[in-house]
Amino acid sequence: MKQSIITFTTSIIVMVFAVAATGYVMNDHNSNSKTNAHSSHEMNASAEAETFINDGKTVTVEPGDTLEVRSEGSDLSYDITEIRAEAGSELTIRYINSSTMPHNILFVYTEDDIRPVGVAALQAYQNEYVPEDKMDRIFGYTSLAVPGDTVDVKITVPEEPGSYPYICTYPGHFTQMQGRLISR
Ligand SMILES: [Cu+2]
Repeated sequence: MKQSIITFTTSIIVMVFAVAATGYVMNDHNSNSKTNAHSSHEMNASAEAETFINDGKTVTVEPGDTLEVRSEGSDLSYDITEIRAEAGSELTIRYINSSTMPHNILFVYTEDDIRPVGVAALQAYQNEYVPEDKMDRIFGYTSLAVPGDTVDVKITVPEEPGSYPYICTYPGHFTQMQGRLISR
């Protein structure tokens, strides 16, 4: 009788440990899959950014220039999709919206900033679709241009030579409506 109580107690203890261990393993597994989901999300963002097709005009500008960029019709695009400029110089981008929808131009630092900024912008209707909590990823933007508007923004071309994306953050546009500022 005594022996069977000890055996019973032992098996309860073993079961408790087994359940605890399973819980631990499951938690560990969950945190791993969160990490994996996060990193694959980041990879998707980069992969998508790489699919940007530069099918517009390339222009080279001088320091202090005002460059006109346009959109026309119902296309989600800018007529100029590559702007080559001197590192550290100042430029004015004049955006002329001859299209049928509201648009803007917003400059971000890296390819990996496109998606977080574009997604956060969906909630930023009170600030003309410029997400205030992502300002560390942004170095210039125009106000929202409704059809017929012309809006200006002064930017300083980043000192570090490289490619800097510009996007429209009006909801649903950022994956297609893009260009690249090349600092050199
Ligand atoms: Cu747009």
